[in-house]
Amino acid sequence: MKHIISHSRRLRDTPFTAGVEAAGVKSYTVYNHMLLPTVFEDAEFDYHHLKAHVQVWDVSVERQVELNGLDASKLMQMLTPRDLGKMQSDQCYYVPIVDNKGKMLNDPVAIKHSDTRWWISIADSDLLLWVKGLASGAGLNVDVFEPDVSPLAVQGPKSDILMERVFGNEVHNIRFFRQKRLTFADTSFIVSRSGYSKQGGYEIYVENGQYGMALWDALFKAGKDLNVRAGCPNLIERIEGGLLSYGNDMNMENTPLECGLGRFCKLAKDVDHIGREALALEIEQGPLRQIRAVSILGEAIVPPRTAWPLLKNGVQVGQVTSAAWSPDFETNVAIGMVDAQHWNPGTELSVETPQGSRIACVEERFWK
Ligand code: THG
Repeated sequence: MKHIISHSRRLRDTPFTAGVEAAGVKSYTVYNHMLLPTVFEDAEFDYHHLKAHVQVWDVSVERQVELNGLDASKLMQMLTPRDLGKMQSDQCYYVPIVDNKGKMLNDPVAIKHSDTRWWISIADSDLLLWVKGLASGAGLNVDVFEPDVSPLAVQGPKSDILMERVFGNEVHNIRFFRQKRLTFADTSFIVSRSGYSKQGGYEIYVENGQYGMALWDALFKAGKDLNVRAGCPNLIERIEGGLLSYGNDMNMENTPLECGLGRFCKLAKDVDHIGREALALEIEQGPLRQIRAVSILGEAIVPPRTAWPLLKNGVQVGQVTSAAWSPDFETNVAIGMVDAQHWNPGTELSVETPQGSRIACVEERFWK
């Protein structure tokens, strides 16, 4: 079935839309009310290229929620169980955001500019509304808004050399999940070493969309001999790497412990955040289910559009939420949520797919 997307102002373009379309994007998904490319050549071609070369990704859909004002840090800590106390002003943190019941609202990257200014680089849920509501309800002295910032990711083993050519030697001094402001043309951008792949790379937080295509063109010009291509988060690669997708692998019904994000919920004594009581109780009792890497035996599977039930002896004990054929592992790789009694690596289950019932194995992880 071929679908056509009706464009309008609600489905905002990004600063890089012209480049993405000229590069021949083949399909999109909807993310934060915008379009996120999902395929350029085909999922497997894009996958092999990402692992061998360098790609430029329009990830403008990673919208920023800016907290700006005297209470910005107080509000940021209210939002997450992760202890921000020792965070330096050049760090980025992966932070679960939970509601008062300790349920996941988003799993963004938080960027600290200073004690009075933060960006939250969000996954696919309307976090801006929650943060505005909290700031208003708590009477905090802070502005909460979406700034004109659009991340462009440079991912893949040749990302270092490409970034050096465009931003200079300084890129090598940025450590994992740290950021630096680097100059481009007559402006400057926050550049972090991060991104939604395990192939290494950077994210450039493009402030002022006017500069978008100039940066896009500069990267493609400098990367010609590196075989640079337009790319996007790759379903196969991100499942292999165990990168979670909010709305797919977890949602508002799950806790951070269920999502395997317990390491970010230490609940230090002096940390005051929403959902603390519920999380403390769950830490004491342990989660009832948890996200696991899962392999699915048999021929290549068509990725799920709904959750697929995981069964043991005919009884449901979980669900598979993401799956794809992995050329490198020569099996179907998947992410699922599995009940505690059945989550040990090596456990054999069955999974109900539209292509029939298959054997599914709980795995430790796919690599690393
Ligand atoms: N970068 C930025 N914003 C984002 C994403 C991103 N917003 C949307 C989405 N991705 C948010 N979700 C994730 C999920 C995983 C990671 C980052 C954002 C990630 N995880 C690493 C891992 O699991 O190995 C590292 C986590 C850690 O240990 O700190 O990178 O990609 N700007």
